[in-house]
Amino acid sequence: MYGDLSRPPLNEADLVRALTMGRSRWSEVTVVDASPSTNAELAERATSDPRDGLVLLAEHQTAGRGRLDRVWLAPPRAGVTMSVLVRPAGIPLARWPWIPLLSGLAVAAAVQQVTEVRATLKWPNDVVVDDRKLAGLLVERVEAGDTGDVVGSSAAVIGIGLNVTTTPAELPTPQATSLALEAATTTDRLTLVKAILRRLEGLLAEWEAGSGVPSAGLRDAYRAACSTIGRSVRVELTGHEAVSGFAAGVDESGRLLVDTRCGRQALGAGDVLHVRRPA
Ligand code: BT5
Repeated sequence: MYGDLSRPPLNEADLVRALTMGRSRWSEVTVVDASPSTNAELAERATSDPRDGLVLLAEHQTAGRGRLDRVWLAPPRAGVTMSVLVRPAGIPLARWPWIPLLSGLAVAAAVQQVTEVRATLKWPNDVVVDDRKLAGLLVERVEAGDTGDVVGSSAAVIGIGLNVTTTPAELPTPQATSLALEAATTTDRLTLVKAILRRLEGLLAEWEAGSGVPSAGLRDAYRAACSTIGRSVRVELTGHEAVSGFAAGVDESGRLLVDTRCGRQALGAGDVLHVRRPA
């Protein structure tokens, strides 16, 4: 039994049936009532379980993680808190920065398809609606004895937090939003999870088929979905530095290209502030 009728629990059996049968990449889908952090749990699993395609969803996270020691906060069953473990076999580590970009693209595309909410990407991988944060992604690499550019059986744990029925009072910052607040045509989490995982499977397969070099089609799709490109930005780098300029695109390594007064800079990581809307 659950108390809040607007927040039904996820049906694990339905997800397993829909996602793990046939030639699916997803080998296991598990829904738990609570987890400190689905990313932390799957990263731990990755050290002893050699499989690809593990999916873990928690109805509630008690210590959800963001990037750089920040936190992800969400009430029970108000959204999707999910981690996915993939092992992109044989793809050099230098090409892995596209994994978060493709993951964000999968979420934005699935959200648009299922809910008709116009979600875009804030580089590298926040999913936003008019600059309000709808979903956050955290991709972490779990090492498995790799050296240099040679990958052992390293894994990427892709963490996705998506606000679905979260109310303004429940959102941790005024810059956040949820699908319900953006007049989504549905807030059915089951449909959303299926759509996200199918999109992610397809995008990863296309990227892997090109040995980790994004095809022109993937780069175009990212560019089209990314609302950072074509805007004036301020990018805060780790160590209190910041770069301001015009976001011109992303390169083959997934870095943001920013035209500054001192020339073009390629940034591998950072927090972006959209300064001005495009003309
Ligand atoms: C992220 O970090 O946005 C990554 C969030 C990843 C969460 C998923 S949930 C499943 C998996 N398991 C985990 O433990 N984590 C992943 P970052 O870009 O650092 O943004 C964090 C910031 O977003 C916080 O400092 C808050 O300001 C804000 N924030 C926290 N919770 C939020 C929410 N529910 N909606 C919108 N913004 C939020």
